[in-house]
Amino acid sequence: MERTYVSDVKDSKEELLMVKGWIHKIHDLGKIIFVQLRDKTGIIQLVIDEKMKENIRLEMSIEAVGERLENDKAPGGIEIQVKELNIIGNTYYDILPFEINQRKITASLESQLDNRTMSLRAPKQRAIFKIQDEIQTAFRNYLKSNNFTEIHTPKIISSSTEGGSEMFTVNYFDRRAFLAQSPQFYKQQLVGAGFERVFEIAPAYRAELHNTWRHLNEYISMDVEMGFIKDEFDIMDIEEGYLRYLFSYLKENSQKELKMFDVELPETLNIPRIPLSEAQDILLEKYNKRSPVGNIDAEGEVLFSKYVKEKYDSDFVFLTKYPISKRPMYTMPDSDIPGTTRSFDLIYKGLEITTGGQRIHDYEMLKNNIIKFGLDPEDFRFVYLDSFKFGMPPHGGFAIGLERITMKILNLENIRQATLFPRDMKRLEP
Ligand code: AMO
Repeated sequence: MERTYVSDVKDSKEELLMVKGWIHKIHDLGKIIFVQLRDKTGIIQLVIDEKMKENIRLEMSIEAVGERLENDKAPGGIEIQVKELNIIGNTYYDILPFEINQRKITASLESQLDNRTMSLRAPKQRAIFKIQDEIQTAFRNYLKSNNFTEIHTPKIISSSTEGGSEMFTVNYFDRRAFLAQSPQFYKQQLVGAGFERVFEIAPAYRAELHNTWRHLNEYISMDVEMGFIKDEFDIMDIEEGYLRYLFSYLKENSQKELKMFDVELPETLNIPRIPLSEAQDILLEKYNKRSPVGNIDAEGEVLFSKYVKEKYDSDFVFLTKYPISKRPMYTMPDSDIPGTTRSFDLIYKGLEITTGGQRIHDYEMLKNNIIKFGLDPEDFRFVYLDSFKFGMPPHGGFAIGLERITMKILNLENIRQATLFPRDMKRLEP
C-alpha cells in the first residue's frame, strides 16, 4: 500500500489508506484514544484502540493503516479509524527537551537551537524554512527569466574581497587561506568572462566580533552581478523587480505559512531611493539623531524606516550615494557628486538587507583606486586585477542576506530563528 501524505487525505478517494509520521499528541479518553499524527504536510487525527496504545510515545515514527472518516470535531474535519499501527522509529528519551505540541514553544531560543532537530519538528518553526526555500526559488525563477546564469564560486580563497580583517583563516596544505566573505571578485570576473549576468546562492563567512540579533558568522548570500549597465539604478531596478516578483510568488505559494506568522504582504512595491546625506539630514531634523560620518547606524536605520513608512508607505528604502571612504575599493565613484559612489544599501523594516552598486570596470582606474586605498595592486593581480585588461564592460550587482530577508518578512526577532544551524561567536554546534 502506498503512503498518503496528510494533506492529501481529505481529497483521497481510497477508503483504506496508509499515513506515516510522528506522534504529535496523545489524548487518552480511556476506551478511545486520539492520536495526532504529524508529517511534513500537516497534522491528522487518528483514532486508535487500547491495545494499539500500549507502546506508543510522543514523537515516535509510526505508520498507520485505516479508514478515512468525516468528523466535524477533528482538526481539518477528517480522521482515520486505525486498523493497524506499526512503530517504525523508536524513541529513547526520559523526557523531551521541550514540548512542541503546544501553540508556542516556551523554551528559550538557546535551548531550541541546542535541540534544533526537535524545535524544527514544530510546524511553525519549519514554516520559516519553507518561506526561506521559496525566497530562493523566487530568486532563481526571477533571475533565470531575466537571462542570468547560476554560478558557484570558491569559498576557500587567498585574499580579502570586502576589506577589513573579518576573515576566517584555513590551513590549506602548506599555505594560509581564507573563507570567502563574498563571491565579489568571482562574480565580477564571470560577468567579464562572457556570462554577462550571473547569480549565486551560497554561504559567506564573516569573522565579525558581533554577537547580535542580526549578525551571523556564516550566512547565505544571494548575489547578483550584471554587465553592460548604464549606472547603479539599473541594479536597483533588478532588485526591486525581484522583490515585486517575490511577494506575488509568496502570496501564491506560501499562504499557509504567511498566515501562521500573521503576515500580510503589500499589494504594490515602489521603493523610494534617497541619497544617504539626505537621510542623515532628515534623521537630524526630525529625530535629533546624529549619524556616524558616511553611514547610518542600527538605530538610524530603524528611525529612518519609520519615517519612510509614514511618508511613502513603504517597508523598503534604498539609500544611495555612499561616500568613497565607506565603500570597498572596487566601488565606482560618482563623478557627478564628488566624494560619493554609485552604491546603495537597501533597508527593510529597519534593517540593512542589501549592499550593491556599480563597480569600477576600467583597469587603470581600478589599479589606481587600489593604490588610493593603501593596498598593493600586486596582491590582487592574479586573483582579480589582470582580468580587467581584456575589455571589462560597465557592470554592477548586489547581495541580499537570505536569513535577514527571511527574518524581516516574518517579523522574527532574531536572525538565528531564520537559520537552521546558526554559527555565531559562541555557537559551533550542533
Ligand atoms: P555586504 O558586506 O554589505 O556586501 O553584505 C551584503 C548583505 O549580506 C548580509 N550580511 C550578513 N548577514 C548576516 N550576518 C552577517 N554578519 C552579515 N554580513 C552581511 C546583509 C548585507 O546587506 N560584496 C558586497 C555585495 C555587493 O556589493 O554585491 C557585500 O558582501 O544582508
